[in-house]
Amino acid sequence: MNKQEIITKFAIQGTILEVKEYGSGHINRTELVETQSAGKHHRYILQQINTDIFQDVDGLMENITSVTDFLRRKIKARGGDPDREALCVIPAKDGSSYCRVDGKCYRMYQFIQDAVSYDAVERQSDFYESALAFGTFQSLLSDYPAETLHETIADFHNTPKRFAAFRQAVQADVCCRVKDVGKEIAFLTEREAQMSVLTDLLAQGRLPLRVTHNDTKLNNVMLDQKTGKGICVIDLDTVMPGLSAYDFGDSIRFGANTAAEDETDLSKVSLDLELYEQYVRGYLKGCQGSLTGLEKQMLPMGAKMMTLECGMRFLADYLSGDTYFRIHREHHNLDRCRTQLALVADMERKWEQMAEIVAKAE
Ligand code: ADP
Ligand code: GN1
Ligand code: MG
Repeated sequence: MNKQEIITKFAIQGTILEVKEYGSGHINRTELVETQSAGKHHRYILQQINTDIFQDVDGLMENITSVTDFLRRKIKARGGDPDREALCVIPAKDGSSYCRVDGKCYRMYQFIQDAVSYDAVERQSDFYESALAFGTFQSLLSDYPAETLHETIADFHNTPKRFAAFRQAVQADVCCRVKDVGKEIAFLTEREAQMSVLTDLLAQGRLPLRVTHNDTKLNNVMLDQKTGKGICVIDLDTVMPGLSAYDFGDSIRFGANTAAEDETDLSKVSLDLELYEQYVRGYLKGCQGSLTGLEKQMLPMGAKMMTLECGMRFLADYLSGDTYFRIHREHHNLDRCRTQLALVADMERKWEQMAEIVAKAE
């Protein structure tokens, strides 16, 4: 079945004008669909869900439709615009939330108009707004029935399990690449003991499990093109029970790095403490005082852990033959791994300042 036929399986308006690749996510395949009806222009986002990674598509889509319905009701109740402030799933004509065609799964979203997602921070205020949006997202979901969520990727941020998977990839060495990454393996191995800090606190009941986004990259939030205000959190594939430190940490990992995630000149990589501070302020404001003292204290650890974990995931994927994260050049995952480890090293240098900024934030 061709793309046009797939698109017309969804309850969209108008006739198709153009379909083009869109965005820079590493997991799904995203396309912008433009249509026209009676002189009116419409835009949609078509996504091919990565079913190697998300095997329970029914569970995944149930999470997304339930969470977005829940958010839409809350946004409406507080006088907001649910069509701009929450993702809107366009169902298939047969009423289902996605389509399965030739073994592939597709879903359609309403395109969020007059909004942008950034791959890098351009203005400090954008980062603050993204923090406010992710914090607010967590607050809005504070009374969502977490037990009804499907675990779309088991142990997604279980860093010790990620370490074990990484060790296995080293052992297997299926691409004979281990010989080239001794320094990176040593860096990670030296930090093994720290990897269970958050999971231990969770197991001891000292950190609360919340409904979190778990993939809080800057390009997973839409900001209003005119006002710069954060309007909508997107990419809801990994909304699952998790720790506030995960959401905080993953945003810092990506957005407060002075270099791109795949920069090859490691001298450009560092933690921008001003951006970090902006994020702390925005996130705490969005969380509306709901974080416990220990949760707040663990935010810097979240930043370090998410960066270490992501570096480890990139390296494991490099060793396994680049089967998980989409790559655009040779050694792309190794380059990505190296920026993450360089960022961890810089966080270690700035550790006291990171803790101080959180301690003095409201
Ligand atoms: P991935 O899981 O591959 O990261 P995303 O859901 O994040 O996929 O989508 C990729 C990009 O497409 C986003 O970063 C954003 O720029 C754009 N995008 C996704 N959904 C929408 C939407 N509903 N409206 C406008 N842009 C969107
Ligand atoms: C992936 O889908 P995307 O590009 O927003 C990944 C995240 C990583 C991130 C690294 C489901 O996010 O966990 O932190 O790449 N998503 C999944 O850039 O694995
Ligand atoms: Mg994304």
